[in-house]
Amino acid sequence: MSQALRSPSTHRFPNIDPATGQVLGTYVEATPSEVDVAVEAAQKAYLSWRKVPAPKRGEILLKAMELLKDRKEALARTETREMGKVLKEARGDVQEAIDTAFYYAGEGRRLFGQTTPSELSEKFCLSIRSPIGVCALITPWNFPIAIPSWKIFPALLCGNTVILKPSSDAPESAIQFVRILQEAGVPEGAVNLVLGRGSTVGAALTQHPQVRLVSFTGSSQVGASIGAGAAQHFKKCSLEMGGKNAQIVMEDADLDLALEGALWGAFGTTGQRCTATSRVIVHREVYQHFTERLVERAQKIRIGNGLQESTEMGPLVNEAQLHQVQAYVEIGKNQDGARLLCGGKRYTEGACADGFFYAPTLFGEARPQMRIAQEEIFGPVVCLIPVRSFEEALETLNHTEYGLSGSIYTRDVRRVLRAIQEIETGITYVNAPTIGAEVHLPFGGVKHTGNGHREAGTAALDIFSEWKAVYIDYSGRLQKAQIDS
Ligand code: UN1
Repeated sequence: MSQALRSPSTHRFPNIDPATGQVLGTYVEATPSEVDVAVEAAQKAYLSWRKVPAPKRGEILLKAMELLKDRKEALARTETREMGKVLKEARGDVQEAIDTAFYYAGEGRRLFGQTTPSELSEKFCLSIRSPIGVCALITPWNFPIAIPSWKIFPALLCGNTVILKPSSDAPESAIQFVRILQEAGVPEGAVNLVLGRGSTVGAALTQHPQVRLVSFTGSSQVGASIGAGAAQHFKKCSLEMGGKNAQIVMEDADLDLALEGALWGAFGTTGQRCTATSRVIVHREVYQHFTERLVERAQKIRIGNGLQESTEMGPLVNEAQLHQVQAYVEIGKNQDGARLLCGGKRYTEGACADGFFYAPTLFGEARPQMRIAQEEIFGPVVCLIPVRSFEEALETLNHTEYGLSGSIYTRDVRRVLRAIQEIETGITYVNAPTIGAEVHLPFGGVKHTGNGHREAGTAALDIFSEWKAVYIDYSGRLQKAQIDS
């Protein structure tokens, strides 16, 4: 099942603990011919897996759910060690995969299509879902178990076989997850794992002629090139990409609630969620007060190794991410001319000296068009943008090329309903932060965040299956649609 584990390739890459800078192990990168072997295995397995009744496929998912539950703690610790998120959140990540397995296991006994009358007599019409074939799944490091689960479980349930290419920053989580699937009874070849860089292994995989579907979560830049490649070969392609998510705080909001929401949305997972709050749009009337309290609380966040239960914010995932955050803070200070209110530097206290830690950073008096208010930073950096009205707040929130998640804090029901309609995002929260999506609702975004698909819930079935229309004529004569009356 796991091609990477028995690979003869010699190129190895290190897995680095971002909290300590220590190498946890080295992993073998797949060669292009090993990618071919994985695709061949998936293609072969597809021919029989597609014929397994969906309820039976669902039972295997249920078994995977039980194994995930049993190993929740060990998996969470693996995640924390290799990508740095705090244990509590890592447990949540595994829980999200457990929920996803449970959801799609039940879907095995639904997978509903439609029946509908024919315009002709003695003719019966229905639509059914069909599998697509071999799916390439390219996943990021920030949700090392949850995001692969969003793709693998619906893909398998629909009768496809898959090749997972996880991020090189979280290979061990993927290996353990794939082992669980194997133990749960997923047949040989139905789930394959290849490790390595996106530019080599990912490219070989997504361009392989036998791969019929590519599902990618990552940056808009990489997504654009994967999408272009997939279009040339008419592969189905689902892209879930960047965000520049905002939380609106109106003058009538419960400010305590809005404050907790902003802190969690901005600094949870060290700001490394596609749904992270990176802009807080605050009404002028409460701006000063809200900002002072946010700065005070941000400075108190306990930074450290995520393995310690008391830690509230772990490190950035790697050195490149640290450099990116540092570069954006310089842009904010020098090019944009925003006011740095707190943070703005690497965090090196005590045991954090060798890790990729960065202090929670707030910029005040930001303007919507500034680069730090427009570009995805993927770190603990937030712009506070003052506005004078509800209309201006909505306009500011929408003033971005992205459209993943948005939030509004207000007590005014008219504003709530207008915000639900007018916020241009795939996910909208009311009196809750921009993070915290549940697995049975559609997940994804508009504008440059996505290409029209949604993961999770029944929406993901539309990614991983094709509709087939079926007409059964039992009249015993030739009937012509649109012609016979
Ligand atoms: C992501 O933002 O990268 O909605 C995924 C959430 C999580 C998933 C986030 N359930 O915050």
